Amino acid sequence: MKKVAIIMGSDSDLKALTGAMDTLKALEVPYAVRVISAHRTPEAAAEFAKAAAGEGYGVIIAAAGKAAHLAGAFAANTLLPVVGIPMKSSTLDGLDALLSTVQMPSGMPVATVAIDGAVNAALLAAQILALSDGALTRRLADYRAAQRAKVAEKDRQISEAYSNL
Ligand code: RP5
Repeated sequence: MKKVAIIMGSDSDLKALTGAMDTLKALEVPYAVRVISAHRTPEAAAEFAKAAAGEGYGVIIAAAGKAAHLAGAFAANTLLPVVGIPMKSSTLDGLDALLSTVQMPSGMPVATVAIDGAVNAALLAAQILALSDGALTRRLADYRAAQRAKVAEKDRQISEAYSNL
């Protein structure tokens, strides 16, 4: 199976990315986790992106905060789909990173999820890999079914506790 690369711009982003790792683990999708910065280690970012397809990666998740150019810098150097996560790591609560990540010019797409949207980034990456992997599609369907069951149970509990009929 193709791997997912989870790249963060700084180790200070790590905590907000555990949801992505847990989700990929639950879906049995192999992933690598790296700290590579578009600004502080630009050569490493370009090298990783250029080599990624040949090294068995199928999707790159790039998470960065502030002037967040990491996802775009990766997209510029690979034809693999890049999922960008704007991180809430600044005094602007991530709005700066959201705009930096989402406002890519035509011709260079980045699939941007919500600020700190690590779980959705992982799910999107898994859904992309599932296009050519039936077993992963079934695991994603199970994930959705479990989610539905959880919401139904919360509905039952809250309706029972709060309704006044
Ligand atoms: C970005 O700047 C990183 O992705 C991080 O979110 C933010 C702050 O980095 P540190 O100064 O904490 O290393 O490049």
